Amino acid sequence: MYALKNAFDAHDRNDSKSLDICEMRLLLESFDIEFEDDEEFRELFADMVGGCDGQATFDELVTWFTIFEAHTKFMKFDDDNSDSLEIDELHQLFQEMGINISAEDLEKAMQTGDSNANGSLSFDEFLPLYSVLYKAERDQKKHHAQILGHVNLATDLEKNPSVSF
Ligand SMILES: [Ca+2]
Ligand SMILES: [Ca+2]
Repeated sequence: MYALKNAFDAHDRNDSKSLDICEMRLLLESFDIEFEDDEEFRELFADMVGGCDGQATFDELVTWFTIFEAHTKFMKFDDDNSDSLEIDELHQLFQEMGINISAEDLEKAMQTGDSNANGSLSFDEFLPLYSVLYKAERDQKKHHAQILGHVNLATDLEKNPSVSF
């Protein structure tokens, strides 16, 4: 997040606290995020700013970036390319994030996230779960505390069902 803020400020040449489409493209390319063509990037930028003022604020960038990261992880851990995360795939993802979770809590996290109860997480089901995990991971780094056994994902998700960053 710190790197993102630095990059934002560096690309905001006129100190307007917002980036236009050209500045944003340079910023994302500096994070090795590449785009197939100009059209793809224009659509992405329109999504990011959510309006037609043509300027992205830092908050808009953070929201977009977190969803982008969630999607990257989702694709990476979807081993069987089913477009959904099954419980073993979710387990791998937890492990990569340094979260050792008991089988029981894993099951609970899965059930809470799985809104349509089909036994796997679609990206829309995964995103709220990821935002909770992401916060837990960040807090863990900040406090150097073990979140094992302290964070009850299922309870956190119930308290925080909508995506917020
Ligand atoms: Ca899968
Ligand atoms: Ca599901």
